[in-house]
Amino acid sequence: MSDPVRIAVTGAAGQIGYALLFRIASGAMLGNDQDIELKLLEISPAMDALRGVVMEVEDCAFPLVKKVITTDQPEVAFEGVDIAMLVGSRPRGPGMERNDLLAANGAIFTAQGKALNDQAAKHVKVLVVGNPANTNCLIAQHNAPDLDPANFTAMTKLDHNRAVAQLSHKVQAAVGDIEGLAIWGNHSSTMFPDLLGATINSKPALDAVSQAWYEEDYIPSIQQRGAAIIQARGSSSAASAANAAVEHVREWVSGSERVTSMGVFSKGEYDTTDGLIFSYPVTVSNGVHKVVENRELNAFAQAKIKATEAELIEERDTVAHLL
Ligand code: NAX
Repeated sequence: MSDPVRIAVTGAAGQIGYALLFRIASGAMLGNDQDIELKLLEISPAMDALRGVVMEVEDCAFPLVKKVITTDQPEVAFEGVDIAMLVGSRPRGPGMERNDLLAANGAIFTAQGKALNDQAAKHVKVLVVGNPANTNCLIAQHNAPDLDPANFTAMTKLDHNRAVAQLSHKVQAAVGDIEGLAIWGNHSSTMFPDLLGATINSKPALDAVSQAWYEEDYIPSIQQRGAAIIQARGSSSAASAANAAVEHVREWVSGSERVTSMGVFSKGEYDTTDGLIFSYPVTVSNGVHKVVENRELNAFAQAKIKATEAELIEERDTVAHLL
């Protein structure tokens, strides 16, 4: 056994936290031979609930879990961490506009970015799940000037998995036969699930479906899937979000030759604006994610990418005072 990996999870008493901690603790994220320490951050009013969750983690007697600490101080939660999963955020309340949400979360991710900068290991891998995930991630990244911007990522893996699953269902192919699919842009209803570079059993995915289905059914249904789950379940996706977070970190740490989707710090790839947290098709090797190069984009795809980029620019401009 190597030294324990230190993993911070924020919003640990929330519904994603409740699905996530047990997956991490069981070894699903870093493997069955990797010890871990959990450092769990919550706001003060949720500390009792968090204590209950930790009692349940203890009651699982997970062999890999060497230590669990709970705190309401980001500086304590992020001390020496190798991985930080920023799940907690302020939910949209009644009457709250998107700009109010950006402002409320701006304060949280400014403080957490600073704490990561001062306390985390320099190699820390940061995943932002809490919405608006891309822009929260951008705020945290800007407030951590001593860390490599490539250490900051936002989660679009759930959107990626939804896109794979719905295509697999439509064409009756196994999930594992689908490759190259990608989510571009923002984790929001403007995201672009791109099938142009995707294959099913090595054949172009777009040959297996009609363009009308792709544009009029598939893309909107991926974009609106979160809302559909809220409508059906009465609360937002939790287990599938936790699963996506586990897979995002697992692929980042262990590598992925298959194309996956991650919101990463843009260097202007594919003519997108640099300095945004933008979801691209990526592969990962040796713990480093890399945007897939030379992917074909037609006029339809380019227009969709521009639309989601415009939304990210607008979000960035709304929080410009925090950057
Ligand atoms: P919950 O409201 O159940 O849990 C959030 C938890 O965060 C609460 O326990 C709250 O006390 C805590 N929290 C709030 N502010 C905090 C702070 N400053 N520091 C530490 N903890 C804090 O929400 P849940 O369903 O768990 O969702 C969490 C976030 O994930 C939400 O922002 C949600 O919108 C977002 N999602 C993102 C997804 C993605 O694909 N990127 C998909 C799922 C999910 O919708």
